[in-house]
Amino acid sequence: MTSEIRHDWAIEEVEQLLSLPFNDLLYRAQTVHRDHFDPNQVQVSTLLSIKTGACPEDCGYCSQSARNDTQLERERLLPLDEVLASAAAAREKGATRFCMGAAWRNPTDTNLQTVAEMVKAVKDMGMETCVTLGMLTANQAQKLKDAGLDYYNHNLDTSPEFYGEVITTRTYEGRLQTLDHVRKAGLNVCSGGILGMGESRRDRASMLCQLSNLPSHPESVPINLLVQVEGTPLFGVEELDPLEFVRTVAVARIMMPRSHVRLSAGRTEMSDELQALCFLAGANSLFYGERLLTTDNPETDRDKQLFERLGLSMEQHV
Ligand code: SAM
Ligand code: DTB
Ligand code: SF4
Repeated sequence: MTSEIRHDWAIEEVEQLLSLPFNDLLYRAQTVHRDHFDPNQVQVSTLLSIKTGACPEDCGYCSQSARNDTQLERERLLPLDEVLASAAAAREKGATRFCMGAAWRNPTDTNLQTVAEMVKAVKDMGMETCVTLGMLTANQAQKLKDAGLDYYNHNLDTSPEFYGEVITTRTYEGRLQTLDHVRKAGLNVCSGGILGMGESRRDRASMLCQLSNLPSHPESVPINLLVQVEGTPLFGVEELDPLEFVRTVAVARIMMPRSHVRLSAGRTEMSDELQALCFLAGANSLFYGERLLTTDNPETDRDKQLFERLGLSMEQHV
């Protein structure tokens, strides 16, 4: 069977999938994709950074770490009216989900309360809501659920083996714990990682094993291509072969057949043809809107043209 839901993947088995002849791999991924989704539909989310910069963590890829000299202007937590204006603009353009991100290690209870109010208000506009605020306690996850939150994003980022090369101020185990709290609170889980940080194919296989061997697959799996930001330790790292990126998307699709696999950061560096291959490999979600959190994303007009050229339609409001 092509689309069995499994939680017992071994790294070697996944490495073998990643090494298949490209055409065989894409055929398998597309077959699984069609078992579960309309192959011509993409889900679109829009991001907003609600609190920018001055983060105490040392994530080697991130423009927002206080330890990285990235010339980023720090901003306080945005007021509710600004958040709602952004959400309304995103909705107008066709996004069905609004994702708010904060440069925190973890939210304080006061901050959490403020974000919970944002979630309620965005939800009342008829949009799905997602937030990414760092580590959460079980109690905080429950509070967000009570406020009407739909998704919590918390990425594993990479394999447990490579993780220490990228981040030292918090642990992989802590990330898994946050995902557990989020899941137990009844929230949808959004979790994925970043490719192109200098990791090996085995690391990519290992990260996908971690994601798919969770007790339930994340509903949403963002696959980011590293956006190389000047002033971060990972600036200048050797670039990933774009076809290896496509392969990883395809294997994520095969391993997590019912999840939305999101073609996430890094699209400004990708040709239309490369993005088309990612959709063929089973990506069926993306970030829509000119900005990610602190870096650029393709213009919406350009994305609209791409959707038209590929005959893709955006999932409609629920
Ligand atoms: N501070 C919170 C945290 O780290 O959990 C939430 C925001 S953080 C910016 C969300 C995710 O964005 C990170 O886990 C990482 O996967 C992704 N990200 C950040 N900078 C990136 C970059 N330069 N390229 C690709 N992905 C990036
Ligand atoms: C995810 O996996 N990617 C998004 C979202 N989740 C929060 C963030 C990408 C950030 C890219 C770098 C930036 O714009 O700062
Ligand atoms: Fe801070 Fe999140 Fe950036 Fe890490 S990824 S430095 S925790 S904002």
